[in-house]
Amino acid sequence: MSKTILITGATSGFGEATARVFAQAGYKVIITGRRKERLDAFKQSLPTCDILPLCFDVTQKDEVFSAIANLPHDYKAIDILVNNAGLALGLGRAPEADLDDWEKMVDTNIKGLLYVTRAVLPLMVERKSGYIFNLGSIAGNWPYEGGNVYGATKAFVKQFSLNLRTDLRGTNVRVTNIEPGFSQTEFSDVRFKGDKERADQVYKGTKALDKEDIANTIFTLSQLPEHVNVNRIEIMPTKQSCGGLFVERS
Ligand code: NDP
Ligand code: 8X3
Repeated sequence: MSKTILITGATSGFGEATARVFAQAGYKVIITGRRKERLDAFKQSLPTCDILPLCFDVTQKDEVFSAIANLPHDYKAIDILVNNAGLALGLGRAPEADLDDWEKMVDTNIKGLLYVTRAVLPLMVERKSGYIFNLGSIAGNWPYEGGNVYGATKAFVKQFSLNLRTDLRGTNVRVTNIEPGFSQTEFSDVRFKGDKERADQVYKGTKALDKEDIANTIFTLSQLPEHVNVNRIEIMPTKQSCGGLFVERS
């Protein structure tokens, strides 16, 4: 019988690429996001694959729980959950940053991920089987200017992933925190609120990760034997490295 995967934020970037890899490998793929037209177009682009579009906003607790509770019977046995929906908003330093942006990142990257996890977990624990991939980031490991709340939300995701491992002892449910470096998706369009020129600058003259690099990593990890759990995996483009510490001088 085909396995089932649910991916949040499958309308773009890592989520969309992951959905494609698993769909083409014969999985039943539940794709979610707010942009219904993109979900429908994705399904149409793979007419021979088993794809269920499910439109909801991860920040809306009731929408999340109702969508999962009302899954058609054939899609309820979720084997893999990819908690991918997320965003960065702005790159301003903390004293000038927009408080609404901070709240939206917390609501999406932290609270949204918690709602989906809490809604899906019982379905896995009951079957004593499952695999959760959370999309963290190098921003949760390494500070950078303007990364303030975005990085902090991803540090939350990392620690939550590790704590889940502990709470899921005895259930066979695996958890991996995926921690990518900078990658060419719609991430910067969203961060810079549609300022295409600024977003394009991020990737200019270098080679970022492709969305497929992360999709393929998730797929490869998912194929490891059930007794293997990779807790965390940090992946950077070769062209990206850490900047070191800064010392103020007079
Ligand atoms: P994209 O902007 O390309 O994709 C983000 C996805 O998240 C979209 O499908 C979007 O769908 C979905 N999403 C955002 N808000 C919500 C919401 N409230 N409810 C439901 N879905 C939502 O970015 P990426 O693919 O790059 O990002 C995916 C994840 O990877 C994020 O968690 C991001 O923080 C993380 N990441 C990204 C890196 C990068 O450099 N690109 C590096 C490290 C981590 P829709 O708008 O249709 O709802
Ligand atoms: C996104 C990676 O380095 O742009 O999570 O913050 S970075």
